Amino acid sequence: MHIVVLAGGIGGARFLLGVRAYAREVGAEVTAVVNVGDDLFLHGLKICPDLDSVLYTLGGSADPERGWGRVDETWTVSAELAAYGAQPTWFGLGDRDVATHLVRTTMLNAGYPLHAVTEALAGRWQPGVRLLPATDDRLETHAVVSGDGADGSGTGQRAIHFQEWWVRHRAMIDTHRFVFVGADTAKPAPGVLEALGSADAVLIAPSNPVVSIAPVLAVPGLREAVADGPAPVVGVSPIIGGAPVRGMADRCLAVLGVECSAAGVGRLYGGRGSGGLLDGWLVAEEDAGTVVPGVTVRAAPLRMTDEEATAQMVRAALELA
Ligand code: GDP
Ligand code: FO1
Ligand code: CA
Repeated sequence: MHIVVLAGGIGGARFLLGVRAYAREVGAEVTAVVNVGDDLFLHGLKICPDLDSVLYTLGGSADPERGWGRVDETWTVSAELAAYGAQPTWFGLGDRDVATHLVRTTMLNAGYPLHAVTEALAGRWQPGVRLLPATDDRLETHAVVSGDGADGSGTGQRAIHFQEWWVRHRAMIDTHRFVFVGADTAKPAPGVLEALGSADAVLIAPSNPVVSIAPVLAVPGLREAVADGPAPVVGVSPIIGGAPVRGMADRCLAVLGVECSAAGVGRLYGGRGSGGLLDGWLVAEEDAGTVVPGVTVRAAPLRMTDEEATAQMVRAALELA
C-alpha cells in the first residue's frame, strides 16, 4: 500500500507522525508532498520552514512548544546579526537551525535541485517517509495588502512575502488576496506525479488550507494529478469547532471569504464529482453533522495529542477512503 500525504508545516508534520506509525503497523509506504510557499532567502541562506518542520518533527528534534525549529535551540547568530543591525530582525534563526540552511544553500549553489537536497538532509533525520517538496522551482506565497508606500501608508496595494505577513504582521493587516509567485511556471518535483499516480490513498493533512495546501495544489499539474488520479482522496479538517487548533488559519480563510469551520474548508476543497478534490472529509466529533456536497463526511477525534491518537485519525481517514 502506498499513502501520499499533502502537507504543510506543523499540522502536516504531526499528522505524518501518525501516518508513519500506521504505515509501520501495516507495512505501507508513505510519500509526503510538502509546501514550499513559505520558503525564503535570508542572510544569503535558503530557508524551507515547512520541509524543516516535517524533517525535525519526524526526526524527533522539533521544538515541541514552538512547533518549528529545533529543540534545545540557542540564538547567538540571531543576536549577532541584530548587533550589526542586519534586517529583518523579526525573523529568528536558531543556531542549530542555521546549520540546516547552510548545508541546504551550499548544495543548491552547487546545482543540486531542492528534492535532492531534501533527500540529503533526510539522510540525517531518517524521517521514515519519503519527503518531496511540491516543486524544485521557486514558488513563494505573497500577501497582497493595503498601502503601497514603503512604510505601508498610501491608498494602493503591495505584495509582501508570506513570512513578513505571518511573522512580522501576525496576519493583522488589511489583506486582499494571496498570490503564489512562480506558480505559473513551476513543475512538480521529480517523483510527485509518479507518487500520486501509484497511490492507493491520498490524504490531505490537517494543514492550513490557504497557505499550506493551496500552494502545493498551485503547482501546474499537481491538482489535476490528485483530482484525476486513481486513488481516493480524503482530507482531515484543521478546524475544530469553528477555530484552528493553532495558528492563524482563521485569518487566512477570512481573506478568501471562507467561513472558518470544518464545513467551510470542506467546501473550499470541494467534492471530486464537481471539480473539487475530496471523496472523504474527516471532521472532529464536535463538528459531527457537517455537510459537504458530494463528499462523504465522517466525525472522529481529531486532536493530535500523541502518535497513537494521530494514528487512529489516519485509520479513520483510510476507512473513509
Ligand atoms: P504550518 O505550515 O506550520 O502553519 O502548519 P500546517 O499548515 O501544516 O498546519 C497548521 C494547521 O494545523 C492549523 O490550521 C491547525 O489548526 C492545524 N492543527 C494543529 N494541530 C492540530 C490538531 O491536533 N488537530 C487538527 N485537526 N488540526 C491541527
Ligand atoms: N515563526 C515565527 O513566528 N517567528 C520566527 O522568528 C520564525 C523563524 C523561523 C525560522 C526558521 C523556520 O523554519 C521557521 C520559522 N518560523 C518562525 C516559522 C515559520 O514562520 C512558519 O513558516 C510559519 O509558522 C508557518 O508555517
Ligand atoms: Ca506553512
